[in-house]
Amino acid sequence: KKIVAALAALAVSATVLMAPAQAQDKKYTIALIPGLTTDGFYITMRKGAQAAADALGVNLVFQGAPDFNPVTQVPVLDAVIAKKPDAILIAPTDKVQLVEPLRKANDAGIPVITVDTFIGSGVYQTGAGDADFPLAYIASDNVLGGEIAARALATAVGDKGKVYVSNVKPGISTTDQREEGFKKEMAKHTGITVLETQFNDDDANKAASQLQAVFARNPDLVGVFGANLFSALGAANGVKQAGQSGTVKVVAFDAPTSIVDNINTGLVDVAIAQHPAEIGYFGVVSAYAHLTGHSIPVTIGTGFTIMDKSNIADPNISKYLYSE
Ligand code: T6T
Repeated sequence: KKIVAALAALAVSATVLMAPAQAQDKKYTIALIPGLTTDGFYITMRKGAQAAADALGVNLVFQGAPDFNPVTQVPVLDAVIAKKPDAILIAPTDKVQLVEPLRKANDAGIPVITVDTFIGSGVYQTGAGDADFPLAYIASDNVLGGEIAARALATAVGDKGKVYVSNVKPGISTTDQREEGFKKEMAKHTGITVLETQFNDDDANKAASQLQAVFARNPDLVGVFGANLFSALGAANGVKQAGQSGTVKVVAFDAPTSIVDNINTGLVDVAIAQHPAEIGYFGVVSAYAHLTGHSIPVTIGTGFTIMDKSNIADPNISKYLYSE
């Protein structure tokens, strides 16, 4: 009898012990929808997300559009929602246009976390506004990034002369905030005139021709801030094509591998690298924590690494260059 009771007790405790293990056995699927697929920034974000997914035993799905555009991103989002993933991580390509499409995911019971960019005001879970439903926002501090860029450009041009922002298009939270931070800081530099922003639609060739057109109208142009990877790449190429390398100063947001050459030749003065792998990693960790019943921070701010000629050869700096 004693043995039977002991075995029964063992069976009970075995069941109790098994329960959490079984819960952990559920394989979650988390979808990551980038701003676009062919951008070193999001390719690096995917790597960080995959590292966290591997560590947690999560199935990561990476699905996106070939260009940075709500018109192509929304159908991708709809297709992802139809497959009912356990959570969606997304870099919305427009603050306003992605609100209703993402609400569909939320209404379907799929938790939404935005990475890199935000919808609405970017302040979530407050009960205010109609775009506060995402659980979290994980990204760089883009206003601060714009301020850093302005200080770097002001120093490079000796605090005087004409500069402008090469930007993507209005309505993108990240690049809007970079321009805002840049202009806020430049207002303190009274010797600097900020010319009208040039919008390139994330097309580096367009950014290059715009640089040459601005230079043709303003032969006294001294600097340009490229507010994202393609804007910076294009603006730098424009400076080179205009034969102004080293004369018209370039401060670049983002850090594709090609930036190393551009820094070493003096075409680009400073590059502000974001930490996209960190954004992807903490995106997956946050979604997993939520799915397994843990509370998560509503915002996670990731950092920057400032690259220039003096430090680009240092492996602790160059490790922040983006993947391809
Ligand atoms: O700068 C990044 C990203 O932060 C932004 O939202 C869109 O452009 C990039 O992907 C770089 O191309």
